[in-house]
Amino acid sequence: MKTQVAIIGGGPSGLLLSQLLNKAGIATVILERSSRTHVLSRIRAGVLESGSVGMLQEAGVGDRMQREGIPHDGCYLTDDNLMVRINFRELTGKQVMVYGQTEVTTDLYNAQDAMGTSILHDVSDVVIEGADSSTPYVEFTRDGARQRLDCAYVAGCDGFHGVSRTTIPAEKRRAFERVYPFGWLGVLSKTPPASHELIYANSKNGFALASMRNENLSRYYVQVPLSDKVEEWSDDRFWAKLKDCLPAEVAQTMTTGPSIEKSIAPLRSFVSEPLRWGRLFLVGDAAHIVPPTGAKGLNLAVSDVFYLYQALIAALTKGDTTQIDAYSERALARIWKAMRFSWQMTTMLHQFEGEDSFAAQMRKATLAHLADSETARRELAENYVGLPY
Ligand code: RFL
Ligand code: PHB
Repeated sequence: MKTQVAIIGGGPSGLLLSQLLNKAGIATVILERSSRTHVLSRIRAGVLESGSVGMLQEAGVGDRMQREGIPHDGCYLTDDNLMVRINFRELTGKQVMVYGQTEVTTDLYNAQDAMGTSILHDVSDVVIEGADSSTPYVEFTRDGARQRLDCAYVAGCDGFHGVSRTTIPAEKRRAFERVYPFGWLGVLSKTPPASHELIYANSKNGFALASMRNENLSRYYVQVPLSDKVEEWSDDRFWAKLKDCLPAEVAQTMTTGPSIEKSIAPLRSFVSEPLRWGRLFLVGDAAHIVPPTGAKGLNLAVSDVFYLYQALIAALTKGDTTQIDAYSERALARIWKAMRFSWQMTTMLHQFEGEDSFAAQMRKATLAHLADSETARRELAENYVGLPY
């Protein structure tokens, strides 16, 4: 087999890159380890920055998002005594869009089907060869047979556990990492959201987030120790914990119901540099992970794609490789700022086991400062709606 760009991974990064390249007349093949059903069943991100909304529109997959997504003008940050509203629209002139990652992925798959692009599911043992030569290729197994895909470039869109990052020789890359001593227990339930806007709650009982997918589908998270197992969390235990963390006025009026999905995700900050090795490029979670507190993971994947798709088009249609040469540096400049924001939001809102009493006071003071200072709220809002590309 032969193509122009081999894309490893059919998550949001790989699908969006394929969509934008095919629209520009560039041939791609996506190699995805899982089935489509599995990819679509992963409940993850819920908040799109305005730049991500623009990118999805540019890719021709914005129609359903415009109809069914919920634009948000602000969100709340709370502690036991305070509810601070961050008014994105007033502070930055921008909004965010609540539209689930599963919906984004569904729209991208449908658009790819309509264009007739090549997405190979259930492939295994992907190996990237010759990435530092002018003739890279990818080998993989499908239906029991070993196959070879020749290409001009390889996009590593295969997430944190993929093969692309580790294809770059260890001596050519550098990792930066912080692992947090807690995870998020997430629940999806067919209940109306507790609040019209997202609530990021820092309380004496730990962190909680009240989010949503639509007017009858809520998404909630609570901070849990890393040693906790999902089976230890009955629905009743979850709702009780959530209510203990949310402001009383919200907890008292919210509707609870049976969960339809429940999972625990560890929290981590991670960056691997550089994002390029020869003709191989890392995109999205393959190169970096943020804790979900700033809602940045999917949005960073989209901004990586923004920098890379233009670079690949210039290289493949005009033989101009200047943008490809700049990809890693341009993408990393934005990635590090989102890393900082996600780390700061995580530190500001979570309880750290074994912390001293000073730490809790610092969180309280940060929130009190946000309540009083428009400058502080604007700084947060500017990062939350997304820094410019
Ligand atoms: P993905 O989604 O992990 O997709 C990678 C794909 O590659 C496949 N794959 C392979 N294929 C072939 N060969 C191999 N060897 C392969 N290894 C892996 C996988 O099967 C998969 O299909 O990475 P991608 O595309 O870069 O997308 C990144 C986003 O999924 C991720 O950043 C976000 O979900 C993070 N995230 C959030 N991001 C936001 O922007 N806003 C949010 O509100 C938000 N909330 C979240 C989140 C992530 C969470 N979890 C569970 C980690 C909330 C949570 C709880
Ligand atoms: C979600 O709705 O899943 C969500 C929203 C905001 C975050 C993280 C997750 O910061």
